[in-house]
Amino acid sequence: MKLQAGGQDEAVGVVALAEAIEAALRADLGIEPAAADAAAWQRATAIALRRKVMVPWLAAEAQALGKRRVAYLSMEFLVGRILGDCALNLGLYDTLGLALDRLGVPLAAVIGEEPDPALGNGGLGRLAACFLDSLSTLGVAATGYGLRYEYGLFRQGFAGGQQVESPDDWLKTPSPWLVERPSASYLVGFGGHVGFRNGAPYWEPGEQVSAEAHDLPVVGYGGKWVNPLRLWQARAPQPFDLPQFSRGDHLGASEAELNARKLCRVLYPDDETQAGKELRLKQEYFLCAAAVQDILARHYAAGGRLETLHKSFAIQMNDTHPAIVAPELVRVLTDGTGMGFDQAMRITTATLGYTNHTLMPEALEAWSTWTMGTVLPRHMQIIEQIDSWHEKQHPKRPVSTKIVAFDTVRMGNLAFISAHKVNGVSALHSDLVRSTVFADMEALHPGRILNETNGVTPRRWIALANPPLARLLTDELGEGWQTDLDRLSGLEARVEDAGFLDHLGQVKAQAKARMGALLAPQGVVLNPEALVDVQVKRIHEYKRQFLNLLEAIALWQDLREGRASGAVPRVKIFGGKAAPGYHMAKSIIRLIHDVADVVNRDPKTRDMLQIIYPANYNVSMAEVLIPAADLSEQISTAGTEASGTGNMKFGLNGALTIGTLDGANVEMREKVGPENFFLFGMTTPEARACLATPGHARSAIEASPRLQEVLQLIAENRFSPTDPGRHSGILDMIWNHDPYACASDFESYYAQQREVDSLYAKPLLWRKKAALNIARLGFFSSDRTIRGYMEDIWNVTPLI
Ligand code: 26V
Repeated sequence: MKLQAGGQDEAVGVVALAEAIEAALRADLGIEPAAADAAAWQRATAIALRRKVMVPWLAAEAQALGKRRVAYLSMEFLVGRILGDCALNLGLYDTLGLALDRLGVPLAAVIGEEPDPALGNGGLGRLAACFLDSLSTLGVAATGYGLRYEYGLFRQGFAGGQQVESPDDWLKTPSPWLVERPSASYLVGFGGHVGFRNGAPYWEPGEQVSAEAHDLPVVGYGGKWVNPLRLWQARAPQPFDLPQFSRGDHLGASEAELNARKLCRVLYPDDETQAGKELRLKQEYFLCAAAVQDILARHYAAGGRLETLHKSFAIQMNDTHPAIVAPELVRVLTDGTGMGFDQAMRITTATLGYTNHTLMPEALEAWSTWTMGTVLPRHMQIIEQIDSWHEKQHPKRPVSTKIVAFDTVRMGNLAFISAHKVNGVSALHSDLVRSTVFADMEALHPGRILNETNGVTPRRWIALANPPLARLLTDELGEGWQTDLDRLSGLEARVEDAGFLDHLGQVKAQAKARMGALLAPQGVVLNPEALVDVQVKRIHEYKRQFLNLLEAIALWQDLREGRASGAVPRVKIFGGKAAPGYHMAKSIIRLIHDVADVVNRDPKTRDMLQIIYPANYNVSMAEVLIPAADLSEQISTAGTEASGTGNMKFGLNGALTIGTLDGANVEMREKVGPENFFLFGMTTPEARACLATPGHARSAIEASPRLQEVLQLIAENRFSPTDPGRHSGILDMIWNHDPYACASDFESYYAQQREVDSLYAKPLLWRKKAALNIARLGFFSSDRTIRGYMEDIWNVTPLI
C-alpha cells in the first residue's frame, strides 16, 4: 500500500529505518527482537520515528525564536493515534511499512497497539487537533496548550444494552511521544487571600502546585515544521514530607502530592452541560496560569517586555474553558509591576481571541462568585474590575452584558469583553451568535464577532484513514491535494467517466471490507451490497439519534408489511458515548440496542436491515467507519449544531449527506449543490416557532399514522418483551416534551430516506453524486480555516 511516491533511495531508507527500529528495541527498551510482541515493536517504532522528528523540531524552534507566535489554549485535544500520522507527515509511511516487513511485523498490528489518546470529548477537541495539524503544515509558529490527563475520556462498554464506563488508562505504559521538559516548570497558586503591598493588592495563595511540561510533537505534512502540543502535568512542589514520614505518618506525608495529582487525573466527560464543579475551575486555571508563565518566559527570552506582549503573541481561547486566562493576564501585567489597569486591558484584549462552539444554554460556563472568590480571590477582584471598566465605557449597557450578575460569573461575557475578536464556527452559527446569545454585545461592539467556518485535516481524514482513496486522488490529480484541497475540484471533469466512477466504487468497497474486519470479532457479518448509513458523534438529544432510530423502526415495519417496495439493503451504524450522568442519552442508547436485538434477529427482514452499535467510538474507529459510509447522518434540529466536522469528513470520503439546514451543513449543501444533498426538516426559525407552540409533538404525532405506529411498537414492548415499560421515559419525552422536535421533522426525514433508497438503486448516479461531493468539498480543509484565523484574528504569517 503506497501512500507517497518512492524516492531513489527508498531501499536504503527502508534498511536504515528497520535498523533504527531494531536498535531502539534493544538499546532503549532492552528487548531482543525474538522476544518482542506487537506492543514492544510499537514502542520501538515510535522511538525511532521520534528521533527523526527531533531534527526538524529543533530547526523550527530556532527559526521561530523572536517571531510572532500563536498560543492555542484548549482543555481538550483529541489527537488520535500518533504513529501512523507522524510517519505520513514525515513522508515515511511506505518506508515504514517496508521496514516493518523486513522485521516481520505487520504495520497495521504496530499501529493498532498504540492507545488512542482520548484527551477530548468530541468536536471541540478534535477541531483543536485538526488545527494543530494545519498550523504545523502551514509552518506557523504555534504552541497548543492543554492538560496531560492521566485518564482520558472513559472507555465505553455495553452490558445488556446499557452503557458502562471504565477508566481510560492511556498512560499505563508511558507514551514514547510525550517528551518531558523539566526546564519548563512553573508554580500555580490556589485559594489564600489578597493582601496589600505598597498600597497595591497582592495575592497570597493558600496552596501551590507545580506545572510540568510534556510536549507532544505535531509534525506538519512534508516534515518541514514541528510545533509542540504542550500538556501540563500537576505535581506537588515537594512530592514528599520526609519528617512527617519519619514520624510514621506515611499517608499524610504524600498528601500534597495526592492533592496535586487530582488536578490532572481525569477529563470531565460532560460536554454540553456545565456542572459548576470546583475541580473543573481549578483545572482551567491550572492550564491558563502555566501557559501564561510559559508564554512570558518565551517572550522575555526573545528580549520582550511586558508592554509588548501583544506584539509577540496571539492567544486563542477554545471556547470559554480557558477564559480565566483574561484576569490572569491582567494580574501578571499589573500586580507588582507598576502597570496601570487600562494599559493591561489594552494589552489583554489585543492578545486574546475567543471562539464560541455552542449555543446550548446549559453548556455556557458560569461559576458562583463564592467558588470563584474562594479558589481565585485575586481573580474575582480583577473580574469585577473588568466588569466596571466595561460598564464605564458603556454606561447604558443591558444587564445581559454584565460579567457578574446574580452572584455568578458568566464566562462567556468575560471572554467576549476580554477579546478583540470573537468567532463562531460556521456561517449559520456565527449569525446566531450575533443575533441570540451575544446580540446585546454585538450592539455594543459591532464588528467584533466574525465567522471562521470549521474544517478538517485532509492528512488524517483522507490520506491516513483512506489510503485507496488517497491513491486514486493522486492518480487523478497528482501530488499536492494533501496541502491544497481546492485541487479536488479537478475531479469535476471526471464524474461522467465510467472507469473513474468504477474505481471510486472499488475504493468504497475496500473501505467497507476494512469496516467488516473491524466488526467481525463482534459476530457481525455485513452484506457487502448494503447501503452503509452512519451516525457517529456524542449521544445528545439535539443530535437526534432518536429520530434516526424512529426511521429505522418505520422501515422495519414497512419491510415486514411488504410496504417497502423501493427499499435497498441497509446497514445502520450508530457510534458514540453519552455523558455518564445524562439519563435521556443513556435511555436512547439502550433503546437502540433493544431495537437492534429484535430487528437483527428477524428472518423476514434480516437481509434488508441491520442495526449495529459498536462500543467505544473514538478517533481510531472513526478512521475506519467514515471511509466506509455511503450515507452520513447530520440530522440535528436546525439552530442547535454549531458546525459539525464529522459531516465534512464523511463528504470528503464520498458519502452523501442526509441533513438539516444546520451548522456547516448549510455551507456544504451550497458547495455540493442542492441536487447532491438530501435535505429535510424545518429551518431554524421554523424549528424555533414549532418548539414555542404548546403541544407541537402531540399534533405532529397525531398527523402521522406512521409515527404513531412506530411509537405504538415501543409502547407495546416489542423491543423489551421481558421488561414491560422499560422505554416509558422516552415515550413520555416524545409525546409531552420533544425538546428537539423529532416528531415534527419525522415525516420529512422519512420521505428523504426513501429518496436515498431510490438513488442508491441507481449505482452509477449515486457514485457520480458521491464524486461531486468529494470534488466540491475542498473548502472544508482546516488549512483554509487556519488561514482565516491568521488573517482575521491572529495577524501571523507562515515561517516556511
Ligand atoms: C462543553 C462543556 C461544558 C462545560 C463542562 C465541560 C464541557 C466540555 C466540553 C464542552 C464542549 C461543548 C462544545 C462543543 O464541543 N462544540 C462542538 O464544537 C465543534 C467544533 O467547533 C462543532 O463542530 C460542533 O458543532 C459543536 O457541538
